[in-house]
Amino acid sequence: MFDGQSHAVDAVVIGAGFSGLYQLYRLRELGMTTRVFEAGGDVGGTWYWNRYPGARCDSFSAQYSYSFSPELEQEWEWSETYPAQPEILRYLNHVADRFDLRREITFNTRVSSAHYDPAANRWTVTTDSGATVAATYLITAVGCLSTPNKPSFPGIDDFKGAVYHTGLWPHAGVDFSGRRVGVIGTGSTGIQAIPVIAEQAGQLYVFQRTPNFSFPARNRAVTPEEIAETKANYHELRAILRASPGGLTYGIDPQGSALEVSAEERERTFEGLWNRGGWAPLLAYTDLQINLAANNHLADFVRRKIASIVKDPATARVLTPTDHPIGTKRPPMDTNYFETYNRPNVTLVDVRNAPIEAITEKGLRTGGKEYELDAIVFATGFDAMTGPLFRIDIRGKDGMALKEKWAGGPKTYLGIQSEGFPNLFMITGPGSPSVLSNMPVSIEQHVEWISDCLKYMREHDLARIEPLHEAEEAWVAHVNEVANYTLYPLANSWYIGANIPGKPRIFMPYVGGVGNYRQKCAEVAARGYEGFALT
Ligand code: N01
Repeated sequence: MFDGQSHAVDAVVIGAGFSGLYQLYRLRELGMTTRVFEAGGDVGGTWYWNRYPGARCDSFSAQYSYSFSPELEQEWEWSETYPAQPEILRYLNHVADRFDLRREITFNTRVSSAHYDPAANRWTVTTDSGATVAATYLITAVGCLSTPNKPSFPGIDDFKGAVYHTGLWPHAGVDFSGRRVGVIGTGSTGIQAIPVIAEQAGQLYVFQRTPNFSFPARNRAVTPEEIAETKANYHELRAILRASPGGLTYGIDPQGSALEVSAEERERTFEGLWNRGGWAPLLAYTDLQINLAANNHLADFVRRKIASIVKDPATARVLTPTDHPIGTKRPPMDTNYFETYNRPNVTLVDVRNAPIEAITEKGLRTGGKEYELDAIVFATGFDAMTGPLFRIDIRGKDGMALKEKWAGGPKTYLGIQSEGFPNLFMITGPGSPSVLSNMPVSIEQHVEWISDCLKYMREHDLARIEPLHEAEEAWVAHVNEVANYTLYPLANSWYIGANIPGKPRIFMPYVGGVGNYRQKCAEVAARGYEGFALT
């Protein structure tokens, strides 16, 4: 048991969400002593913090789960096609209990610094409770979207009402009945929360800076037949996910170019996939994410849908995205999002041309008008990917800070390690498919790759691993090259750091596909960890 004082272990893992729990499980299997630090009061990571109304996963439930234990697969049953936050949190708690993981986790404890000592080949990890732990390996399982972004509007402290961030939602829930609520932000989170808050609130104002494309999820209960079929075929399903581009399958094989079919056929195809639900329309043709003209056809289709759903033409216009190709920002998935603007208690406020001037004592001022509010909900997203790592004072060889090394944008080899930071492994770090994939699939792949690497090091009597300079440079160039082949860089998205003032604009995740990436990582390992210096 960790006594809260100085301590030495083989590995420290930071975070007890999907990644940290599985990493702990695998380290235990290797016989390594491990300490996991978790800022939250319990396991769950993203699903511990994001308890906002309507929080739900955009991946199919059976696909958004661990594959490492056939017993776990067989005993757990998901109730809906897209699982809601409470169900995912129950699942992660079940995993922690079933594998008895909590005993190596210290909760309510944030890692404040991690410094590498080259002479001892050790990381010294310090927490906000003052404890220090020495570890040979440091593994970050901090998540990609876990540092809330809360814009500092002037006057925020003057507001007399309640203020919430969706990523730090009160555990007891919030009752908005009869209240005047303002929601800032229309990303995936806002788009999930707005319809649910609208049903409760007296009056809801949505402050929208950038309109977003959104796809109806068409979530529903899973039938007993579907559960039985999934359980019988998990093995095949996992193989498909691991080889797929996004770690997710709709059972749709994109066919040909959107530019090579008639307008009628294209419309029929889009309509069929729109009715099927979720991101299916994005899989209609092979060129939707690489050819602007092809992309425009789908974008126009969704724009027409918005116009047909939203009754007030002026509101529909403001809700219609025109500034980015469809799919180049993480596409939200909704339940009655556009329909919500037909409710008499919902008002859309365009803060694109008249940005939010200030939060006042009574509410929020924009365009010279004050909106009186009882509560403000920040659905303003996260300082993605690098934010959670920069919150920790990570220093490698020669005392170099990770934040300093990455001042111009993250530099990694395979998104797993960064030169100058020996024995530091990042689960779903920048430069890996991570946020462009169904997270559990990428998490499992990283955890297994890292665990195999540690086993290899032990078997070969190796004490240190870090990337070679050339290998890292080549990987960063490759990550950029494949991103530039797609339409992704055309959007001002959090993928390129555009949502955080002053953040360098670099496309952070690896867009080359989960299957390809897995193969590259496996080849690197098979060649004795090619591109890494092992000593
Ligand atoms: O955050 P976002 P999110 N003034 O950054 C607006 C994952 N996720 O929490 O677009 C006014 O996408 C901002 O406006 P703009 C998923 O990967 C997954 O919604 O920058 N507005 C935008 O509208 C997702 O992509 C799931 O102009 C301001 C919004 O706030 C990621 O999390 C569910 C502003 C932020 O959107 C992040 O999503 C939910 C300002 N100063 C989330 N600053 C599921 O799987 C920001 N905004 C289900």
